[in-house]
Amino acid sequence: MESKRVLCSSCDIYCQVQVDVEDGRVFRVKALDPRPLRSNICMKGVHAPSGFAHPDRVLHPLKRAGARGEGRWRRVTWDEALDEIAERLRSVVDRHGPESLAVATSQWNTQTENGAGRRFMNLLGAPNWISGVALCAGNTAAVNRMVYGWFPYPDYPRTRCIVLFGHNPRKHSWTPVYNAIRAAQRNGAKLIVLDPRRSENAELADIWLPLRAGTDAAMCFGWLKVILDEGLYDRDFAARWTAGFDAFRRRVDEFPLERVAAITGCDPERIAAAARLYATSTPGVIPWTPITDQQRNSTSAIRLHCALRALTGSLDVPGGELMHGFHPDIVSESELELHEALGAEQKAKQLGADTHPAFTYRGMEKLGEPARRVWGHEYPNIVSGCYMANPTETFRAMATGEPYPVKAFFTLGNNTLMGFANMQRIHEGLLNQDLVVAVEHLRTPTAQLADFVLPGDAWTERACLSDGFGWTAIHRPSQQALAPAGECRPVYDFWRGLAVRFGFGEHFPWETVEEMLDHRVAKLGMTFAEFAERHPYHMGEPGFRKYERTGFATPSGKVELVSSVLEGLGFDPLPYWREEPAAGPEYPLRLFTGLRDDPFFQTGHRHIEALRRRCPEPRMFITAADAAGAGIEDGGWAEVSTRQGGCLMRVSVRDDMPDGLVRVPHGWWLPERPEGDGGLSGAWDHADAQLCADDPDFLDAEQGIPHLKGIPCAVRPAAA
Ligand SMILES: Nc1nc2c(c(=O)[nH]1)N[C@H]1C(S)=C(S)[C@@H](COP(=O)(O)OP(=O)(O)OC[C@H]3O[C@@H](n4cnc5c(=O)[nH]c(N)nc54)[C@H](O)[C@@H]3O)O[C@H]1N2
Ligand SMILES: Nc1nc2c(c(=O)[nH]1)N[C@H]1C(S)=C(S)[C@@H](COP(=O)(O)OP(=O)(O)OC[C@H]3O[C@@H](n4cnc5c(=O)[nH]c(N)nc54)[C@H](O)[C@@H]3O)O[C@H]1N2
Ligand code: SF4
Ligand SMILES: [Mo]
Repeated sequence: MESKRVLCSSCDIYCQVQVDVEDGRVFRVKALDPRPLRSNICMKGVHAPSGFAHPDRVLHPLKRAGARGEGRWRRVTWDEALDEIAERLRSVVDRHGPESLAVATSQWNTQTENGAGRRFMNLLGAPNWISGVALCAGNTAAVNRMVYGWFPYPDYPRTRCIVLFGHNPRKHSWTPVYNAIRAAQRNGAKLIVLDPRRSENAELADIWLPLRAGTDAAMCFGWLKVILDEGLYDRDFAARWTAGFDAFRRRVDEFPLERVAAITGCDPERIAAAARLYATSTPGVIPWTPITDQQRNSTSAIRLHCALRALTGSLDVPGGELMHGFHPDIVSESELELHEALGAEQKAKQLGADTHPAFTYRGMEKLGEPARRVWGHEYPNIVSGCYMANPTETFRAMATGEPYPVKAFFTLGNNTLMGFANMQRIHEGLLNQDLVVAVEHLRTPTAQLADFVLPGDAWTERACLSDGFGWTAIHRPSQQALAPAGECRPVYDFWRGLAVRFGFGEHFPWETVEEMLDHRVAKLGMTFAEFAERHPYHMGEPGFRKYERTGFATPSGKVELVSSVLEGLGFDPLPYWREEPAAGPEYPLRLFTGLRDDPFFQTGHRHIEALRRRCPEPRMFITAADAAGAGIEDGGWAEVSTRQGGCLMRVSVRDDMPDGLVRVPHGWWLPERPEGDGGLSGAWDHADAQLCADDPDFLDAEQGIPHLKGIPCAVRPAAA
């Protein structure tokens, strides 16, 4: 039996696990032991191999045989598929320009890109790249850069206080973060949890604030009011290192605690107590949370988190929020992506640049020179989130041809149809394409609408290098344990195959992922295989308080409490509060989507029997009083509906929920149901994306990402 050290990517936290191989098959996946790293594993990692060996896995390139979505496929070779895809893409680009290609992916699930997708797109002149990271960490990274030039990472082992804005890691949900929080608590760190629901972390917290969904930005104003009024901030840092402190303070003064209490529904004394605990247990951390990524006040909420970190003196100090920058000796994906190759004219065409520019090339433009000055590179694409097109605008262009036609769509490791808001529009957009390609493990509802489904390899079947999504300077290698099943291939091969066919071969001198990985670590004087053997974990030595030498990577060189970038883009340069979206009497409740189910990652894993058994159906959570009011019963079926659409959920009456709020799980489809347009394997019955709207009322203004926390809804009984 042979053992390999492998990064699990059944979710996006990449635990380092041990894969034992016998007779060319995975014998088991287990927690890595002994250290250097704490061992982490959850049930999804343990059961992943049965998913990779599942009969539904796509093992060969497939070409659509019938009408789009009819569910008839013909097996073709990789060369046939790539030849035809290149030819059809060429024809779309000739007719409509390179901006008529849109690509959706998720760096999380593919690992082996090594920047190749953006590299190909940039050489082609194609700016329209979207991703799940627009709703998860990528957008936060971009907004953090506007405030202080990097996206900092919490120093859990040394911190004295952890503040979770909704974020709720558990034993089977981001296990390493769960373990890090528990270890910090054992070391004496305080825990403050803000969650409308009595979550697992709320139960373990020193203070729990049950705020109303979607009101995080208002809550932050309340904390800042207490911290500034009571002088609990780092005056020296504020004076020397912030821009716009006085104007910021005047904005904070608009939020006396009574106002914040009225908006958030929390007791003013408890709000003040939480703010004091955070500001006096320094350095503290406010770890990134998806909750503030997914609200219509997202940009302001994220900026207010940044302000709290800065004003409590927690930036780039041990136990606080660390700014890693790039690894000095390993080639980053940001570099490999070659953003400098895309011309200004094409950058300006990126969808969303004029309406919701925050994370587009236009939004990031003024940060290029400061980034070069401080971090040595003009395009730090942290969490891949800094140069994205706006998803809503992209789907509109796909469906309507406005503001210009998008006619070719590639999706790689992203179940696009179900992974954003307004699924109805995304569906329309997919049907309106001349070419749709999915690189996938399964014929997901999205892949069911494709012209080509190409088989992607799995994390047991490839070598890769994780750089913490360009967020950290920590690098962790993954060893290949098995040969890819069937004709499955790394996504790098897909992009290189196209690049060669488009005449960009000279920019892709690395014929295989292995050659690419050798290139990335060459400066260390070893091959990737040697690196992987010797370094389970490799980090540059970023140091602390680096800003004292370099300034912050913003136009002013300071922490921009008043944002010169947002002002230049025509937005309020200060954070602000926008009231919740209005609800008519027909929508008496509010819903949030999320609260992940332990056995699945996002829209995946429902085909794995051992996992599905633990959660066979989509469950909505609701209080007994609201269930009675809606005439529904625990264990029955209900229809949840919003202005946008409706879907069916099993009712679960819970006492951890507050009255008035309903939880809808993300990403449900039923792989066992018939494929094809019509039901799309249960997606039209159960997917949350059809409940989420993306009209201006429901979009954050600066970024244009949808509001998923606190959507007005109604619930009524439904037949099984
Ligand atoms: N409506 C709505 N939208 C959301 C969210 C929500 O709660 N509601 N949540 C948001 C969040 S937090 C996130 S992180 C994103 C997640 O977005 P993604 O990370 O893109 O997740 P999925 O949409 O489930 O798509 C992942 C797909 O990758 C495939 N896959 C898995 N591993 C591999 C691989 O190794 N190679 C290849 N080629 N394919 C692979 C899986 O079969 C699956 O279909 O979605 C966001 N979108
Ligand atoms: N098993 C499993 N683990 C996962 C994932 C998975 O799919 N499956 N996905 C991973 C990914 S990509 C992500 S992004 C994370 C997401 O996981 P978390 O960051 O934990 O986010 P959620 O599970 O969506 O919701 C967490 C909490 O937010 C609360 N909440 C809802 N609305 C609000 C609000 O408006 N404000 C506040 N303050 N709280 C609110 C909910 O009550 C819930 O307890 O999980 C990761 N871990
Ligand atoms: S938490 Fe689970 S699914 Fe995520 S990387 Fe770790 S073992 Fe894999
Ligand atoms: Mo996420």
